[in-house]
Amino acid sequence: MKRRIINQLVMYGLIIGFYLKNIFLLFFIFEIGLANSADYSIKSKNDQIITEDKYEEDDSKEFASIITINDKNPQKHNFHKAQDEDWVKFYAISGIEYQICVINAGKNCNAVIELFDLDDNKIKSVNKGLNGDNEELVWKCEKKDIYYVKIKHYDNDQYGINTEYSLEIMIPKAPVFFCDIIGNIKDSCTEYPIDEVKIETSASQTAISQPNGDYSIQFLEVKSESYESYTIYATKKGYIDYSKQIFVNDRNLEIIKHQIYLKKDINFNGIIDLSDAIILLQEIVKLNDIGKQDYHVHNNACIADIICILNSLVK
Ligand SMILES: [Ca+2]
Ligand SMILES: [Ca+2]
Ligand SMILES: [Ca+2]
Ligand SMILES: [Ca+2]
Repeated sequence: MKRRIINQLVMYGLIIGFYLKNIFLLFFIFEIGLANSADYSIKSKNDQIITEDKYEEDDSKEFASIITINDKNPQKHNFHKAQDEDWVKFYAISGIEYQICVINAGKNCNAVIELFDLDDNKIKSVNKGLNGDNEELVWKCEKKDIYYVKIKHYDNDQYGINTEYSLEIMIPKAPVFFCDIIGNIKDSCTEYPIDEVKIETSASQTAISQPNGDYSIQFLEVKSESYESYTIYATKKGYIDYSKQIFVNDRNLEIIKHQIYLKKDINFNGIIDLSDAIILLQEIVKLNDIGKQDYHVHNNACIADIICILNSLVK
C-alpha cells in the first residue's frame, strides 16, 4: 500500500515536474525572445544607417543649397541622421505665388516645411501629413528677396530607411508653350564664375547662380505663337546691373543658352571708373585708409581686374 502511494506520488511529481519544466522552458523561450527582440531593435537601428543625400551638409541657412524653381527633376533628399535639417534657398519676386512641395515621401518620412526670410523670421510653416504623406506650403511673395526653406522630420529622432522625399518649388501655370533659359555667369575681367547672382526675367521667372556660375530658368512662359522677346536681368553687389533682351522666335525651341558676363563696380556707383581701379589697387597692395567709402572687393580680386578696368576706360 505504502509502495503504491509512493509510486503515485512519484508519478504526480513527474507530471507536475514535466509541466513545471515546460513552464520554465516557456519562460526561458520568452526570455530568449525578449533578448532577441532587444538584439533586433539594436540591429534595426544599425540598419537605419543610410547614405546622406547629395545636398549635405545643409543643416543651416548658411549652407542652404540653391533650388531651381519649376525644376523637372525635383531635388531628392532624406533624413540620414537624427535631427537632420535640409535647407534650400530661392529668389522670389512680389506678387508671385509659390508652391513648396514635399513629394514622393517615404513611409517613415513625416516632413515639416518651414519658410524663412533673409532675417531669420519664420514666415509660414506647414505639417498636415503624417508618416508617408506629402506636404505643400503655398505662399504669395510680398517682397522681392532671397527666401529659405527648411525641411525637417516631425519627430527629431526619426531617420534612416524610408525617410526619403523629393522637394520642389513650383509656380502654378496654365498649360501654354514653354522654354528654358540656361547659362553661366562669369566675371568679365577674370572669367571667374560668379555665384549667388540674382537672376530675373520680364516674365517673372527667377534663379540664383550656383557656385560654378551656372543658372537655370525653367518654363519661361511663351505666350505668342511666333515671336516674343524677354529681358533677362542679373544683379550682384559689386557688379554693374546686367540686362539683355532674349528673343524666342522658334516655337520648337525648348532651351535657350545665354552666357552672362558681369562687370565689376567696386564702389556701387553704377559706373566703372578710375575710383574702382584705385580702391582695388589699395586693397590688393593692402594700403589702408580708403576713407569711409562703401565698397566691396571680391575674394579673387587681382591685378588683372585693375588692368581690365583701366582698359575699359581708355577704349
Ligand atoms: Ca538630408
Ligand atoms: Ca541636412
Ligand atoms: Ca508632416
Ligand atoms: Ca564704380
